Amino acid sequence: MTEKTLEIITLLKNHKWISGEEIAKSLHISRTMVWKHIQQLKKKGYQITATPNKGYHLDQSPIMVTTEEIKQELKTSLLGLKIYHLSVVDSTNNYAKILAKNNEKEGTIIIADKQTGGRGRKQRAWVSQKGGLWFSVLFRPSIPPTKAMQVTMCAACAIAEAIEKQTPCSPSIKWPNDILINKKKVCGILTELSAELDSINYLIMGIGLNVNNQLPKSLQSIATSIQEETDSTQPLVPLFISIITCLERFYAALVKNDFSTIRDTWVHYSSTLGEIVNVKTEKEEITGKAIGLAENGELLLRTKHGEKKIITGDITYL
Ligand code: BT5
Repeated sequence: MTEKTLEIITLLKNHKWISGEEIAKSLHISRTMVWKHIQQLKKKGYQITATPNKGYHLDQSPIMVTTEEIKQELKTSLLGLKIYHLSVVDSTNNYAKILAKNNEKEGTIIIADKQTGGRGRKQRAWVSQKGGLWFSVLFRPSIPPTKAMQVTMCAACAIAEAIEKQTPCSPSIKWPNDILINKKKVCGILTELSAELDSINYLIMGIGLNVNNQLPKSLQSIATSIQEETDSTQPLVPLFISIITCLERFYAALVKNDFSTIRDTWVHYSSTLGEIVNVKTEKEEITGKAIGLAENGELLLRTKHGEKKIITGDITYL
């Protein structure tokens, strides 16, 4: 996309209607050139109405993200300074891992329109058709591996806050890594780590958010999308920008050793605390009341046999 095309997108976004003449004047190009740029935008998926006397109106941005539009609107100083946008990939986490091993800098983001081998935790499949936000962020945090979970919590807080800001939905966080809307999963986070005993080489944070994508029947009782919840198509770029902007703020707090901001936000959005839950871990299945978070984000359960600290597991609300 050329700079002029990007300027036209900005003009269209800032005006309800704008005439070809006004665009031409503002960009110092001919009206024929304006028309050509508009045709290019339409080919890229921008839905634009042209009406005599009124001019052009942007009905809808493309269903997929465009890196140019992201770059134009993202005002972060660490995350997303470099973005790889792929139309299809097995898993953005796999791609990010290869980049990380090749010394890619912290903050780089890999985003894909579609994943053919999207993964959840424990190699579970993550359905990632076109229309959703599937991306990974590369971090190189100077924190011990035991605190890695705090980075996942930053992401959960950022996603919940962004959904609340950008949509009419009320998201909640289900420990450890799910974002729910109306009790159904709308987003999952997969954090993968390469670490030594006391330091992290790199941390890949994979985020999968159902936005305008269709979900298979098999998932419909447990999963939802923003489109389904709002009955309307949601533009991907503003949501993405909002997530990254919030994530950068929470991550900056974490790096400064200010975990309390993250913890407070997490607790604010939590649908887990106070609930009676069943937790399945690798070793056991425990039932108890979720009474709080421990120092590094572990779940504290009050059980028949006393208090237990759960590092990771799958929970069900009883
Ligand atoms: C997660 O795992 O929730 C982490 C999902 C992370 C996906 C992102 S997308 C970008 C990046 N690249 C990747 O390859 N992965 C990351 P877990 O808690 O294990 O949940 C997995 C379970 O969620 C599955 O077993 C299904 O039951 C369910 N599921 C699968 N696809 C889903 C979807 N699109 N929406 C909601 N639930 C889904």
